[in-house]
Amino acid sequence: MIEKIIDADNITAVKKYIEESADIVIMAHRNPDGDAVGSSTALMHYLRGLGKNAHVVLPNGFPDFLKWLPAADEVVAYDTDKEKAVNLLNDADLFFCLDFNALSRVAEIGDVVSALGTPRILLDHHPFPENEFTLSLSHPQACSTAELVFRLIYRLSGEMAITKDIAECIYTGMMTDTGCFAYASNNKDIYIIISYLIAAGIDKDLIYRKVFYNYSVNRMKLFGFVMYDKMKVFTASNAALITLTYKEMRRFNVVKGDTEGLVNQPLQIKGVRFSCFLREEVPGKINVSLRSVDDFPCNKVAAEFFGGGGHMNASGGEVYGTMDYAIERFKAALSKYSSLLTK
Ligand SMILES: [Mn+2]
Repeated sequence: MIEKIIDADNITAVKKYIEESADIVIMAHRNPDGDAVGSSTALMHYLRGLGKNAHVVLPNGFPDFLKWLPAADEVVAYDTDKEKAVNLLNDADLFFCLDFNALSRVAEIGDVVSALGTPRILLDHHPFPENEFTLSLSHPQACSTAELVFRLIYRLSGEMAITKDIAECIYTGMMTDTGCFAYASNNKDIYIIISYLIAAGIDKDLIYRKVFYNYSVNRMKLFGFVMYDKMKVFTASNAALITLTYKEMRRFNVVKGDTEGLVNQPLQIKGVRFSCFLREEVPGKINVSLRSVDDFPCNKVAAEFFGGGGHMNASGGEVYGTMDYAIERFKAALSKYSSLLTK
């Protein structure tokens, strides 16, 4: 039996909202990852199964390694298909907000949503949600929002409602948000849920290959270059830094998704507990990705030094300025937090 982590009252409330709605839009965070796309498409399949006109609207596109997900081609990206996205948002009776904790995380969709009186149901595992949702199902102990989608469907309709399409989407979200069950995955329920997903017909080994054995030649070469030339290990602090400038990204023709997973690589080095990846997405704007193991709080580092936030073991932020300045910020963070890293 899996534990009932969602309040019975919230289950009843979600059920009522769904029953009273015909047109439902599901949204997830900007730069959607496997959990954002997997959880939102899973819920879309479930709601369509109930006869609802359900759509997923995301702020922008998602990486190629997720394009095989069932009905992923029906996902509407706000930045490239604004008219369709706005029409769907305007026509909706109900919004589901998945895998983010503040409307600012869905960029311009947030502005559209804020201006509408449509009820918004939050289903998410990021800590500290904003108080801007009609109903808030916030469960930071969940490994992924996809896990929460499973729990919601299971409570609303039982395991028989989990179709193969739903199961593939949920498994992808759970797998990608835990680094293939390498972190944030010590809850026994995760493996009970996986057993239900396998019973629903997924081939989990095939999903693994579709998501991870999907490198372009460029991406493989980029990883080699970065590991060899662009990684600095701070042995005394048990930390590592990877940097990639705009010019280097051009040199390797980096496309969306190519740098995905790079930040996790240094954690494979013995002793390294904290990894930082600084990526100059456009000149003057540095994206920051942080990963850690055990109890090192990279979300605190993200908030304090990089204007961001996230989970304890996975968070991010931004720096406006040069790469040198971003590296200085990283070094300042290291000196402040070195006692936690070396304890
Ligand atoms: Mn997530």
